Amino acid sequence: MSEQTTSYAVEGMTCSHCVDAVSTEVGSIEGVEDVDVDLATGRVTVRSTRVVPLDEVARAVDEAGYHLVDGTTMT
Ligand SMILES: [Cu+2]
Repeated sequence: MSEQTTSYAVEGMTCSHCVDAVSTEVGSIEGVEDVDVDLATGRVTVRSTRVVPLDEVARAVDEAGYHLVDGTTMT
């Protein structure tokens, strides 16, 4: 299986604590190898060993206390 890299737009992150929370929750999704969060732009880049369904990412971001911008995947 090939590796996937997908970027998402997340609203509401304001500091490094927010970055840590999102990284931890998204990083716990099955198949996710690495999460990179850019605080300035809200861009969250996820490297994974499978195609991660958008709703799983949205749920993880919600659990962290933030919001995935609807339907947005950035390339
Ligand atoms: Cu914060």
